[in-house]
Amino acid sequence: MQAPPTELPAWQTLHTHQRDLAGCHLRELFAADPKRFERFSVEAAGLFLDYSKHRIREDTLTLLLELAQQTGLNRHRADMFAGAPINTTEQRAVLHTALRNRAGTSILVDGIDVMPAVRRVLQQMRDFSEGIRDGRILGHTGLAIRDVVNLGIGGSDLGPLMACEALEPYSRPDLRVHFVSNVDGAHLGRLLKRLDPRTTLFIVASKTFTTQETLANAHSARAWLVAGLGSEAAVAQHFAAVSTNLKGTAAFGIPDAHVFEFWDWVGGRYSLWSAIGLSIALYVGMDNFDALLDGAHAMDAHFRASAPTHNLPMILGLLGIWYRNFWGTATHAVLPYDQGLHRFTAHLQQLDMESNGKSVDLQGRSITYETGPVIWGEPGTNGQHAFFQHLHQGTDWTPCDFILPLQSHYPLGDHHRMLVANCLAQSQALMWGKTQEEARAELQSQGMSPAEIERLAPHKIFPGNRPSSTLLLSRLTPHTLGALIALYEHKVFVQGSIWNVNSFDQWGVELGKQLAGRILKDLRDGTPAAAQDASTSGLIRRALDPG
Ligand code: G6Q
Repeated sequence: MQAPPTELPAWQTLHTHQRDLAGCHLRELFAADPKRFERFSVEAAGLFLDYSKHRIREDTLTLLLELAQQTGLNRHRADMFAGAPINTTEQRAVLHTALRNRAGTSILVDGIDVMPAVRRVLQQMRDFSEGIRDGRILGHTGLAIRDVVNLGIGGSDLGPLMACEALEPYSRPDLRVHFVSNVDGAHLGRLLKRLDPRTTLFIVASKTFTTQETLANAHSARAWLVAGLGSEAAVAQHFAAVSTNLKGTAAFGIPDAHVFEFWDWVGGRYSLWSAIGLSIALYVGMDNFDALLDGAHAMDAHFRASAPTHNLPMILGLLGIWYRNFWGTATHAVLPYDQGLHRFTAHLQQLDMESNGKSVDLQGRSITYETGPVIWGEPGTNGQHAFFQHLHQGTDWTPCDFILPLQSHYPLGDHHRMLVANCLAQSQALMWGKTQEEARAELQSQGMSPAEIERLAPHKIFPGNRPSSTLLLSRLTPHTLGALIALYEHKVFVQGSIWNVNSFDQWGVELGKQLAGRILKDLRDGTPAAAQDASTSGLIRRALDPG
């Protein structure tokens, strides 16, 4: 039975090592080593990582890598890529990497090669997306499709939504995509006001095809379409489905030709690489979708084969462990300096928090150490005018990832240079800070009186020593985006493996679903059930009589 990581020798040594480094400022670490940037930077699959602004020395990395080795990370990684059932609570393989396996190799699940089926669905996606984009596949009245609406939630929404936003420069103005996830009727209702049923295609994206929100939206969309076109038969031409539940899609009335299969070895939050990415293929074309897969595959190959000291997912994962378990940080900010990545952190939030927000280990034991942190963030420069105050001068500190494409798809005036300058300045300010002497000198140079300086100086001090990574991309393309997403997927894997949790189940979302079902029944019955607690019962009564 695998020992908890806290019992491994490296864990204990890392605690001692942290005490060693606790009094050391990043300014000192930079002063002590002029080669620090070269030493702590690495490049792979089109991404460059500077991790020199971290509270580490070379021996820190060695100890963290020892921890990874002692927890059996290499074996676990090999098991994942080989299709072993590492999702043990659901007895499933975890093979999102097979969806982007471009190496021509076989991958076996229960003795059967999954690659022919993966290639078949990719071809089906190509035929369909090209047919819609070229106008060979038309709507019920003979008009071309102009608006694609993805109806899905969670993993069946966030990934494709994030990717479509990021890849907007590769889209065509005459084919738009929209994402409706919330069961709040406002989400679908607001969109339908703007759409023409004759030129709209709905994709019902649901792995299980049982998700309440998605089915509610799908049924309402269907009713709107049938009313608008005056024909039930139109459903066949205006609906497609992506699911592992082919019985469910047939019962909804979606013809087999418009049903795109995927498999139970693809987790929802890892599914944008499957036919769940159909909206991406429709929006930017199948060649670009293929390039997204290529980028992810390049990161997979890097993660599998590169030396641990040069392995991006390992380094990012281990840095996260370092802060979460040895410095006690509870949150981690992801700050893309790219408007196209404005939903990237939301996608990562699900990816990371649903995967590693666990408090029971793989052996079913209660966990006594910290696991997944809170992931949050917004794009720069917007965040600078909002929550960055807390990052710079709050009483807690938060490790940050800055993500920056070096070339813009929209080279307007000096905008991009300003964006770059702001991004680099923020990580510099977090790391360097401003001492009392520097603050005083600055105020003096502004001609302030000694009394004013005394009063203001404390407010102008920045502690600095606040760590961050900077990830550079030459440009946000399908290929670099694929590599970037896969980097974070594997980072989450590295951490889950060290924490000895199942990163691929999500039982934590079940209880709320069960209780919502009971409360929905109460709302339909017009009275709270006797078993409801006093608070819920009181709230149900209020909801029944909105006033
Ligand atoms: C992701 C989760 C969850 C899931 C949604 C939608 O890993 O399992 O976010 O993706 O609940 O589920 P369906 O695709 O089955 O509708």
